[in-house]
Amino acid sequence: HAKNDKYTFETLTQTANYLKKHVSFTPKIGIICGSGLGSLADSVENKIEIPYENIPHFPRSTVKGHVGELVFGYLSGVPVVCMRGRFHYYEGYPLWKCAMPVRVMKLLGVEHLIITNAAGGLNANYKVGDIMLVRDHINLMGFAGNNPLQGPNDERFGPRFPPMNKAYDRDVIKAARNIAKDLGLEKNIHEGVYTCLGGPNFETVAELKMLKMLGADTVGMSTVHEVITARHCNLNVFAFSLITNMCVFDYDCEEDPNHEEVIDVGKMREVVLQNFVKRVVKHIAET
Ligand code: 6GU
Repeated sequence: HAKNDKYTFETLTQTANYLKKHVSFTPKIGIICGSGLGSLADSVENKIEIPYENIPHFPRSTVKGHVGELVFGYLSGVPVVCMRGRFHYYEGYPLWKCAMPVRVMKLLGVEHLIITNAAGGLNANYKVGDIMLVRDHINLMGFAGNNPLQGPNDERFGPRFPPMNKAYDRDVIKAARNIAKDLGLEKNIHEGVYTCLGGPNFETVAELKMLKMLGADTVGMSTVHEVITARHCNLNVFAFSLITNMCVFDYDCEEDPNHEEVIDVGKMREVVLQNFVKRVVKHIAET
């Protein structure tokens, strides 16, 4: 992928200015809805929905189960902007393009990002439908020399060599744990390490064993490049995985992982996750 045709600061400012013309308030929190988790955007009040195809310079979504629009409005009385549908590497976009909306959110005035994903559970203590709060990630695509921050650095977004050791806000994780307990989810809440592969295929058994050995608790196809882009421009980050399937370390298993179950589990946990996110939003806005 050509690195030189990355979006410039000026191009992304045009995108942000278009959105500011259509929305009269400044969102404080950005929310990226994972696969099957688009209903997080449904609970937004006083919605202004803007399809990606209407937004200057925005890429378009191509996956089933991922519509493409920004949803502006209020959650728990807090101004937010949700991405209903995100961009994935396997769709053919370079990582900087996948993560482009994060910079647009920054230019809109967003301060906090809540990133959600559907993921496979590698940790044997997890169950389908559980939530894993992301404590840390392993940037496997980065190991292979692929990173959304490659190419000339624009200091207006952030530094050339950003630290990543405090990527996930510890205070929000602590609060989210308590909120989950309060919602009766104490048996369904975990804290762990997420890793992202490019996809679109699910992993081989040998690959899953390797990921587990590396210390990953969940595996998916998103989030990491968004977090890196967000931390680069100093957005505060909270992320969680919904466990949509348990990774199977056995060649004789009858069931194969598939996209339908990923979407179904999101649907199954719809109301619980809406309440969880509303409470987390309220907490963030109060601190
Ligand atoms: Cl098992 N693997 C990956 N890479 N992504 C997933 C998944 C598995 N389950 C949901 N998303």
